[in-house]
Amino acid sequence: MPASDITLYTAATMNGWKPLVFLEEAAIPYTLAAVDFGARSHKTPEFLALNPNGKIPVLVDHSNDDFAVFESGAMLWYLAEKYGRFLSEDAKLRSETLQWLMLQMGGVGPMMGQTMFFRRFAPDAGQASDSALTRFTSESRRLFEVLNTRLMGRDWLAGDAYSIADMAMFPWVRCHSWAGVSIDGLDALADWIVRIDARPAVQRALQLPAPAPRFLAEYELEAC
Ligand SMILES: N[C@@H](CCC(=O)N[C@@H](CS)C(=O)NCC(=O)O)C(=O)O
Repeated sequence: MPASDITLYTAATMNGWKPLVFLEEAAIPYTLAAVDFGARSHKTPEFLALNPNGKIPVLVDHSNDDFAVFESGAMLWYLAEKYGRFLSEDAKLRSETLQWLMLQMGGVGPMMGQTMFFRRFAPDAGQASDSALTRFTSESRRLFEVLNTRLMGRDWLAGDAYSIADMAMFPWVRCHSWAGVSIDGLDALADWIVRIDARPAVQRALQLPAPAPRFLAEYELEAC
């Protein structure tokens, strides 16, 4: 029998931290399976059987017939429903939370991911593009302005409680300086980063899994 109901395959990345934050916040016992990108274990047939997309994070719920969940947004939603935490039962608040979660998954994550690629990786890979960097940086900044406006006069993205929407958004926004996306003048967003960063469970999650993948160290992600 597995030591805990949940096994989480993950790495120290923006998407990889999201379910770690939930599990640490809710104090759910879990088995951490650190994925080493260098070893390409996330491209093996065994891993692809869990996530055909070959990416982390992936969660396996042993208490539910070893049900596998991929896509970090779907994973946060699954965990919220399973444990009854961080997602309101109220229909409107629940929808509001999922709207901000989807904005992270469909907007902030992809835009920030491309910004990071074109700023940090493309030049070394011979794929530098000034127009792509400009486009993704300005779209990320525009999305940050949307978040800032939303957070004016409120502590959290949805309703009046910390939720899976905040958990999903935080790792990406936190790394704004590494991505080269300014948050100058976005005071409500800056305060929200500090508010979440101060949570002990978040700090625990951000240390996992250790050691960080080599590429993060090479690119000084600790500066983010
Ligand atoms: N939309 C997916 C994105 C997953 C993703 O891009 N994972 C990255 C790390 S953040 C990964 O596994 N990269 C390794 C690779 O593509 O080989 C999610 O939110 O789970």
